[in-house]
Amino acid sequence: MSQAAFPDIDIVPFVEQSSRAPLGFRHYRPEELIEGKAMKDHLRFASAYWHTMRNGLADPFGSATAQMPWDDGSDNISNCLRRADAFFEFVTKCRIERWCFHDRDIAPERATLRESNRDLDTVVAHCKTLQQSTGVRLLWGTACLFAHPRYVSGAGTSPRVEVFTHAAAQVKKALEVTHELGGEGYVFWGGREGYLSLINTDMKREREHLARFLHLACDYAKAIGFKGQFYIEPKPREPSVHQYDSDAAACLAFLSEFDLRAHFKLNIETNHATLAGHTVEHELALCRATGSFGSVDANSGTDHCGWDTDEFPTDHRLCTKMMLEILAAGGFTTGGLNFDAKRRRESFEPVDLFYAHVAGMDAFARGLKAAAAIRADGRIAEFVKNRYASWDGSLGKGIEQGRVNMQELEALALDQSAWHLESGRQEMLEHMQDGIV
Ligand code: XUL
Ligand code: CO
Repeated sequence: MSQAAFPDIDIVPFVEQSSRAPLGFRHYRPEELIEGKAMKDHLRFASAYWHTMRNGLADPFGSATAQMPWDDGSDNISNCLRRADAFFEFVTKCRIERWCFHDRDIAPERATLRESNRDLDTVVAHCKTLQQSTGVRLLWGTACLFAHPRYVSGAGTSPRVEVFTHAAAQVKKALEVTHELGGEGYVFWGGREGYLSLINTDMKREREHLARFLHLACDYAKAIGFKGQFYIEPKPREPSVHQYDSDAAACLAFLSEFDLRAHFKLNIETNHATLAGHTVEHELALCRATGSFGSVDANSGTDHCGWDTDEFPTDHRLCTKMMLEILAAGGFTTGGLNFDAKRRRESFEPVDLFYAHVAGMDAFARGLKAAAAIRADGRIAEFVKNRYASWDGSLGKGIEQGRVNMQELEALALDQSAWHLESGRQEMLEHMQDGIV
């Protein structure tokens, strides 16, 4: 490792809940058992290389503000390696055990794919050494198929076959390096897999091409023995006006239509869910209901703003709702909580990377403890179960199992005039939940 990038910062300490220390974990205790499992294994935190190391915090109206003394701003390989050193120093000091990357965050895009691949190999070899020396593991890798001008009209959905070809070759390499680094998963976020206007778009063809693109990736993963989990990350817009993977339901329909369902789970991002007009817990609940829960890009947005502001998730109530869904889904297997989040432009000092991640980690630790307490209490689950109790009788079971036809239902319904209905008690339950945590 080169000289320390964060010389004034030690490994983040654990402090009392009442502590006034500015930097310290008040709730996150990696080894503490919750429902019989260590907190760190429930939460499986990861840091996103693109935000932590590559986001200078520019916005559409102003230039980068982030201070990155370890980075000379060039795309020299030595700078890339120094940056990787800084990243692994950061995650280790922040007690984060996993990371995620795009190919072009860790190594530069060169004039040809051959040259880009060569430099990527150099950086990957270095990252492999850093993984070994720190014990930090790769949660997932992905390819950046949205930044280069060639992807202006999409990658797998580009109207130009040469662009599809290049994107496929780029994914091939990204799969190889993810495999090389022992990645537990691989994400497809269709950054520009959508359209800006229908006036120039053949939607039928673009969707079919996208499906073919994903099939090619599945086939290649199998060929090289990559057993990591494939994920689709839904997002409705930004940068496209409409993206084909707009929300969890659209992704699942797409995957089913093109015979891809068995190969994919979903990677749900909080701010993407809200952009889609849902809550993140809705998207997670749908994943649970359909057996497609995979991983989470943990962040949050400003509700009234309508942009993907990628804020750190610091609201423990939001994290409680998410952890309730995650625990109910059986918890993470290959997935984890990847902080796909950036500091505000005004939080430009290196130490702000620590404040931001620690705030997110503590909010989720608190959310995990609260969710476990709600589950241990059991009253809300019991209420929901009882609400559907009529379905446990012979009629309900008969309908559920497809043994009752319309004529039989009509015979039962024709003369019924009294209804046994029960209050949904939403406010009582919300108050009850608040009382538990
Ligand atoms: C963009 C986004 C991506 C994916 C990975 O909104 O979330 O960074 O997580 O490509
Ligand atoms: Co994301």
